[in-house]
Amino acid sequence: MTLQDLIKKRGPIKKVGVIGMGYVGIPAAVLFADAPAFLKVYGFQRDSPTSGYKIAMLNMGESPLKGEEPGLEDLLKKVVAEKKFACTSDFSKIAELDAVTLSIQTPFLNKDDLLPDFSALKDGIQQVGKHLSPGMLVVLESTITPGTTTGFAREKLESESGLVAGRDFALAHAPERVMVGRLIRNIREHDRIVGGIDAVSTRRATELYTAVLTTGKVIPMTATAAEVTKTAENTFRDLQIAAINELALYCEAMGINVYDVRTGIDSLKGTGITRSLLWPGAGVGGHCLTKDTYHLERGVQVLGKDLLDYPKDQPSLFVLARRINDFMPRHMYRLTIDALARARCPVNGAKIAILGWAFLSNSDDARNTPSEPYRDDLIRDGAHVSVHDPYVKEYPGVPIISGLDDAVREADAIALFAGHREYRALDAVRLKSLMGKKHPVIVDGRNLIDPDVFIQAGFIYKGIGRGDMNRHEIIG
Ligand code: SAJ
Repeated sequence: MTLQDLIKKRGPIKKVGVIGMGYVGIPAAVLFADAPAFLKVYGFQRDSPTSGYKIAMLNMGESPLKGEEPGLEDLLKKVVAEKKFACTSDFSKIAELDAVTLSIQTPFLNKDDLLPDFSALKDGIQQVGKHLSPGMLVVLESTITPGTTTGFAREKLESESGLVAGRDFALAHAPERVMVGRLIRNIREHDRIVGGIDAVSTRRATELYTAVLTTGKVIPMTATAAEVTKTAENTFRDLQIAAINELALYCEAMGINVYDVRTGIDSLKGTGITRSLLWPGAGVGGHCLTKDTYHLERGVQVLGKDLLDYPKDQPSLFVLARRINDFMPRHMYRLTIDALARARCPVNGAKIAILGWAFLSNSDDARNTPSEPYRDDLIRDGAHVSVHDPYVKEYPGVPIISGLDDAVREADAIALFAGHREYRALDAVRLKSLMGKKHPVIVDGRNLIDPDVFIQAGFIYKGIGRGDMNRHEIIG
């Protein structure tokens, strides 16, 4: 019997499982459960000390994701009440499913040797392999090194189950494109890349995702092309950010305002002229842009070994972009040190308030936050660093202060790291009186404040890309 026959015998997908209840898995499971096409959806979560609590929360219709996620909580309550969704740590339930997806973190242990940490993914794949039955569909949603679906994942599933991919079960990669703050919308509205190891697998996976797409449509391709598409789209975004960050550093050195230049460049419109200038800033964080370049680099090293034709002894443009974006928190540190020197305040013993610990505006997501290396540098120099964030409630080893006044009281300097809306209306005079300094320092890493207002109030100002202001005259 061919795979097509097995799938035909099974009929349309009715029961779906999602392994990994995080920023990717939870909205995916809830949307599958809300799709009329599917009868039942299980969310699989290991009952571990760190994340086992999610099981009970989800089964009560509560989302463990604290940031603003429009539509998620209501939909979750609905599908739990309808008994269409349940979260469990009983992986044997995989055996009763038609399709199972894996949304598990795929970080890098060490970026220099380009070795990804697939340990969590391996455990998930092993669980699927143990309970795999003929005709089932397995989809990898995690961002993975090109070659993983047809290589590592396929081998693991086959050795665990004794079945053969493409003959006994369908296998595909359909990379997530979620973004915190718009998880539900992105899954429904963005086009979905679907790459099967063969045409039958691509068709079966298309059936799965078509059920949750509203304005988005499925874009079919091979599994490896899907892996490259995902890693490359984040690598290109990172590259675009690195380009504007480099321009910002140049503008600072040349004494001009990068935002004027950006407006100027952006004004060149018309057919054939694509401009997608992004925004300079204090750094690039998150779970995606900080690692997907390395997945792509590893992919070409493994799949393109000895075939890549590239300028001799030249670094990868993509990795260089990573290095420039990783440098930005360091640049924020240098701006802070320079400003403190202007205030005649030694960094050793200085009090610095970081506003914004999340890596993204108006979210609670602090994974790989650019604020952390900045804080580490200052603490190494003997500074006392306080951290404020309206969304991030806790972070291992870093006390987060919820009251803005408490965080900035008596501070010598403030560093703006996240573009939270709360920081767009900071009152210079009030902040100065709370800081209690003649010339307090403010370093703007997200272009949130009007430098003139703060300088007039007696602040020493520094801003990413603001070469026109960073050597301003000190008032008062
Ligand atoms: N950032 C800048 N300047 C910008 C845009 C972003 O400095 O102009 C910084 C942000 O402050 C943040 C980091 O980059 O620290 C990442 O921001 P992001 O907006 O890229 O957020 P992510 O990483 O959550 O989302 C990206 C998106 N990828 C693309 O748009 C190609 C999203 O669509 C993906 O779904 C997501 O990665 C992912 O999960 O891969």
